[in-house]
Amino acid sequence: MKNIVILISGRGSNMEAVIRAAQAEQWPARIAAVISSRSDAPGLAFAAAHGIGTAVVESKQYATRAEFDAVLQAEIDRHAPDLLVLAGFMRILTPPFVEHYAGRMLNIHPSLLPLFPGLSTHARALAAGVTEHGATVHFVTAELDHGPTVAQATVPVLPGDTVETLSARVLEQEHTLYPRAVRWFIEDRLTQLNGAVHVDHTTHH
Ligand code: NHR
Ligand code: GAR
Repeated sequence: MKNIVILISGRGSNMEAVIRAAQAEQWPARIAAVISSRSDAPGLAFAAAHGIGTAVVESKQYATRAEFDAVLQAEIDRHAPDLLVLAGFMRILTPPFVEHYAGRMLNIHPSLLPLFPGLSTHARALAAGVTEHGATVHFVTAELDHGPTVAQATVPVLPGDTVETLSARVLEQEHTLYPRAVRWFIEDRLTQLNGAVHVDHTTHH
């Protein structure tokens, strides 16, 4: 059994998708904890209702990123995680934190990286006039939204799209993309070579 710790800051719909898939597909993994950087994150209630332990490490209570990350790391490591899953987590993490979880921390970002790293991705995609947009699952490295890509999903940008309609179309894809990628990690199907991720699609797992 592998231990997964999920980090959220808000709604937590990607967290929910991972929890539901792990239960429905009986992954050899347990969601050991859900930890939020905000005490008012709606996702905490879903996790608690599913019998998952929750904790809050409130980023605004800490004067520096280093202090916040140290407390967060201590809270996470109580659960001996094999994998850390960022799901709508909104705080940039310091290099020592990222190094501590190297090779075992995934994020889902709402754009087709390397396009639109950072925030407000849907508005920037609309402003740029791209005809395709989407989401990327990647390993987290110190450089924001630049870690090796594990999987991507693409959606069309349609005439008349707004941030609301476009983000909803992307989010729907995220909810199948992220559980699939997390499952690959749990099944030891992901290997990294020279900054690229290989997914083992043979069936002997
Ligand atoms: N940390 C590192 N080092 N590397 C990455 O790739 C990371 C990361 C932390 C979070 C998620 C990322 C996203 O998918 C993520 C990837 C927050 C910000 C941000 O600017 C940017 C990207 C992501 C997450 N956060 C502001 C900050 O000052 C706060 C914004 C807010 O609170 O609303 O930390 O998009
Ligand atoms: C998702 O679209 C996710 O890709 C994005 O925010 C949304 C979170 O929704 N993540 C980021 O922007 C990280 N900075 P959720 O809380 O319902 O999963």
